[in-house]
Amino acid sequence: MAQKGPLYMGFDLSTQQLKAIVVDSNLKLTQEAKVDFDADLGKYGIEKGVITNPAEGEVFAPPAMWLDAVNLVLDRLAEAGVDFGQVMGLSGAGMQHGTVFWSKKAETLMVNLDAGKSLSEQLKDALAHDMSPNWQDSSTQKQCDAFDAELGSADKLADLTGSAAHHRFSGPQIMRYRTKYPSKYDQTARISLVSSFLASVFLGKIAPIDIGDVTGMNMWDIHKGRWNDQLVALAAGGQDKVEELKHKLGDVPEDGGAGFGMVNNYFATRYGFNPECVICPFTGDNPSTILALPLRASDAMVSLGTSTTFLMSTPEYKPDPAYHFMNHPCTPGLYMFMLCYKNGGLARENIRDQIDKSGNSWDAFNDTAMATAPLSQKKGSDDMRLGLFFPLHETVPNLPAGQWRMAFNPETNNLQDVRNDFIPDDARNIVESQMLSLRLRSQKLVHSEKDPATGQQLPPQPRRVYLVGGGSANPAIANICAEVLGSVEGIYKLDIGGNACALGAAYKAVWGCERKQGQTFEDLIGSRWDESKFVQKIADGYRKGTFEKYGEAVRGFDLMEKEALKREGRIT
Ligand code: XUL
Repeated sequence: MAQKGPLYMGFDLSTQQLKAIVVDSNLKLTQEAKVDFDADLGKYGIEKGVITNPAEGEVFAPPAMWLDAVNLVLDRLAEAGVDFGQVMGLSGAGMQHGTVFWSKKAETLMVNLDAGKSLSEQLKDALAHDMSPNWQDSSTQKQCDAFDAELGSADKLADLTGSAAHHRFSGPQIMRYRTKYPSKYDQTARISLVSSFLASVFLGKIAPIDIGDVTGMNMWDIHKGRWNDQLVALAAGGQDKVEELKHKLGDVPEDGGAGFGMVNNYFATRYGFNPECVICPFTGDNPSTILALPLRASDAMVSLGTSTTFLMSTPEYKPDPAYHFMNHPCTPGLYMFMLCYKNGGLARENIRDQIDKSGNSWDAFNDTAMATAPLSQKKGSDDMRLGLFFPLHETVPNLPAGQWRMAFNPETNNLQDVRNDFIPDDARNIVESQMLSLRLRSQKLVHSEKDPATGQQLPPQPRRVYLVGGGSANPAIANICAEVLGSVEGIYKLDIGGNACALGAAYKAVWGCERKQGQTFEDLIGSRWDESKFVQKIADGYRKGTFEKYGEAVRGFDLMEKEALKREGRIT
């Protein structure tokens, strides 16, 4: 039966796929479709969505492929029966930190699109550079060193912009692009992030960068809410070039919900979009993921995928070079705290495969993890067994691939090496290690609250922890997460399919289009969100005694990381 009432769309342009979903005003998912770049658009010569040039550490993707994906995903939704005429608003998310360079012809080409032809065939000349450096790119060490040094130290850069210099951030990327391709840089009229690139395509002109995503560029003064001239000058190649680059970057509106305008005619004619459909700001994939639920301050989201990401929405700003603070995409005064690890699922799988040589089954891993005492302490006076398990070069902390196993005595603070080989205890120890790292780095952001059941004052910990991603289905991981991180109300799994990020984008469109004056995202979505349908409690949280023991282990964990950093010559 045809859907009644307004519909809203959310897009997620991620590394390997473009997903699109449709929801109604009550946040009910009505349709979804996706395009898989390797499977559907292999003609672009990509693998896992990207092209690599290992000699220079470059990882990039062709925006023309994303344009084809837009046509394809809309074709698929049309086949599935979506009535685009009812779509009154749309928003989206893009993988963070990809940078796109538009040519001087871009806007003219976009307003004159012929609805009978594909986007990619008509927008070839809209790009000054046919590749977009991707978030996995690591070609900008030299530029990062310059960014970290520019204000005096990485700490100062993190304090001003929310992050120290990172390879993938647009400031260092633009600086390298300008020197590697000077004539292309001159031909670049505007610069987008992946999120604002996609917004621009739907809008038919270059859309502003969004207030959340702009804080992932190393050039935005998060306190003053404007570009920092000194950092822009560094990327641009001199004080006299600041205005030119600021023009390429554009202005950034403060309101993450205010529409940029109506959908480009191309989409109205070709797909039957309602010409009044409003294009709301598109943000990064991580900020969009925290919009998939009315996340409250002190709630944490842990994404357990190939990598691990930890996200919190918080009013507190406590920056550090090891992690990221970004503007919340919708709510002024809130920040998104983000930890981004390279190692996660792969590291756990390595241990799983040593426990169960037949491979692929988590049962033996889970049984072993649950049968092992916390921190491998058979009795309270035993040392705690701690480890770092990094099959890939890790950024949090900055350590090369390797494994470190140590024993920590919390009485004496003594740390000593133990045999650095696999033993079955590793099943528990690796999950503990990943959770201890999250606890260590988020401890300044959590507060003491009362236990709702007993009224007893609890030690500082998250209110709820929401698990998402592949590892969230694993009961042993959920349990160890509860033991280490605690949580006043427990550990929850988000039961909203694999599209949290696109869903967050669609909710943002609902909020942008239907909010009353001054109504926050949390308020509007909170009032329409049916928790019993969308989340499932999978473990109790705070466990008295165990939580405190892991608190001692955090000290040892910190010392172990510092010791490993010293041995690798990263700190003195
Ligand atoms: C975040 C980051 C990645 C991408 C993934 O800083 O670079 O999580 O957003 O798409």
